[in-house]
Amino acid sequence: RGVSSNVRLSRKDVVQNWIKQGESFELTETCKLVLLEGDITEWHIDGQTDAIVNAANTRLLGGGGVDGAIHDAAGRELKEACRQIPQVTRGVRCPTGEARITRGFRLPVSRIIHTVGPIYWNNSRAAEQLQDAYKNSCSLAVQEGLKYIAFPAISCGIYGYPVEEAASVALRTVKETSAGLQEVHFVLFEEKAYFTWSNEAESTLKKI
Ligand code: AR6
Repeated sequence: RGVSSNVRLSRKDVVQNWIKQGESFELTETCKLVLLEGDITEWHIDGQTDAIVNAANTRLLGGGGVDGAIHDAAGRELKEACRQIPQVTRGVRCPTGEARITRGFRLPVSRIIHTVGPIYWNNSRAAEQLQDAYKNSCSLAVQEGLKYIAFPAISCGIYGYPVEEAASVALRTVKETSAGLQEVHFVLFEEKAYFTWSNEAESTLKKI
């Protein structure tokens, strides 16, 4: 009831202006942590020194989840740019835990950092690989002179990483590797992820 059956909302209509005001914490003396709930494709700071991180797969040619949303919003040029990234082994442009960078194309950010989180199941190296994904994304951002970076909850969707464990790895790792960055944001799509990140931050960091 309420919405007529012949009204079809596109994904864009549903999520427009969907980033909610969040919370801030002191990550380190020089870097702020910001937690937000919403759609990462809408996030931006200044369009010049900002980047969002994509939770991609090793082929880097798009997929479902946040990867699909980013490719949809950035436009076809993004897929073309990804295709140009050299393959390390057959079909693999970015091994698990590593990161690659492209322009933002139709997104309001300057750059997109593509990283590949671990598939959680039957993977004894999952924590180490998740840590690498965060660490290499931050390092690449610093290397490229970026100041603001926004992460989704890497591996917490299709790749099955439990949210509590992921939040702890994510916050610990960005704290260790944020030197050179001004702000690290997490844009969390699901309420559960938002509250889990928020609880983890409250128990380990100072709120500002
Ligand atoms: N903004 C922010 N977060 C989002 C958005 C969005 N628009 N959409 C989904 N999420 P997933 P993974 C959240 O599955 O687990 C793809 O097919 C989602 O709720 O996107 O790393 C790739 O091509 C979840 O919390 O990524 C790979 O094959 C988090 O983003 C595979 O999925 C990550 O979920 C990667 O799986």
